[in-house]
Amino acid sequence: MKTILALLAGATFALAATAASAQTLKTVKDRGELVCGVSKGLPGFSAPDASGKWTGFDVDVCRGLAAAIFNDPNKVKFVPLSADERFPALTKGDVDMLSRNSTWTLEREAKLGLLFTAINYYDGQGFLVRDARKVTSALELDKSKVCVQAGTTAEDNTKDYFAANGMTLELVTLPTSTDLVKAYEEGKCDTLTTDVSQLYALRLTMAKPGDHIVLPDVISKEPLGPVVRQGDDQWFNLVKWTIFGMINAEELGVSTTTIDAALASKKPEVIRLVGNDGKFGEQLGVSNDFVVRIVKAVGNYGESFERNVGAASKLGIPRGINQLWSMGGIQYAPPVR
Ligand SMILES: N[C@@H](CCC(=O)N[C@@H](CS)C(=O)NCC(=O)O)C(=O)O
Repeated sequence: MKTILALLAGATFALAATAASAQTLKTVKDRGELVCGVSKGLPGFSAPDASGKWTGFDVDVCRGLAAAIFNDPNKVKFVPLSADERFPALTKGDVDMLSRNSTWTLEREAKLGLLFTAINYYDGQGFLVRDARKVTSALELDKSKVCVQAGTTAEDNTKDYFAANGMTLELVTLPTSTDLVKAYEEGKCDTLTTDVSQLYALRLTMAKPGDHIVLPDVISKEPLGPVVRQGDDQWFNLVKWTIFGMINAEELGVSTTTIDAALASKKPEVIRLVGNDGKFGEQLGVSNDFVVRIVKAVGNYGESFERNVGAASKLGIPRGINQLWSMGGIQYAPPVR
């Protein structure tokens, strides 16, 4: 009997939890702002500028989503989270979503109960070294002291890579990216490792960025994208289609400079994208012109990439495999229809 009661109580709790967590869009609308988990300060991805305003490629996803919901990209509260803090914060409900250079892995979904919505940056892990050392490949890093941030995929990847190549290492694990950079600059390690995009970002925060090079080796797959809790399909869909909306807008030539022309377009795909045909926004719980709102607020995928992290930005990252599939890359979004 006790077992049956316990089972029933468990089932009721599970139902209640699902019902409660299935309300994220309503909660956000009632609250009047989106609460978005971001990194603590990665230039180009998410960092406050001199006036305290959060900007970056990851920040644009939050602002784009706020624009879709409220027609106002400023209705976002940014919660800076370290790698260790991010998933517990999302699970507990401290944030509505994460847009924080997080790698999509099996465990983070199946064990932590989270869902990756889409891949908006295809990355891979690399190494940063002092140029003066004249190292040209990660295979020359045998017996190195390697600085890495706790709670990241980089911790295990690094051990795997050194073991697979018959090399030994001493891992120096730091809690935040500030500690990571400090330890590396103080010479407490020979190399710093994380996703290549973050190496570019962290190098900018160093005293002499030009003294450090990113080695050409990429040792892992790091598919990065926004994350939500399981159990709320409506919210999952909306975050996912915010990314897909931005990618489709680029593919169809809909940008901050062409948005007015797009609203008058006669092309069926563009007519659907901007909400002049169909009820696609309503089906997601927002207005039918949600992609127009997103593009006006932060631009399409390519505009956000180039402005924040692209070749002409301070980070200077080539578009590479993050180019659209139709342009030789692998960025590909399902159609709005
Ligand atoms: N993509 C990897 C690494 C993500 C990560 O947290 N990288 C660190 C290394 S730079 C970072 O972004 N730190 C910024 C922060 O803690 O604010 C993962 O999901 O585990």
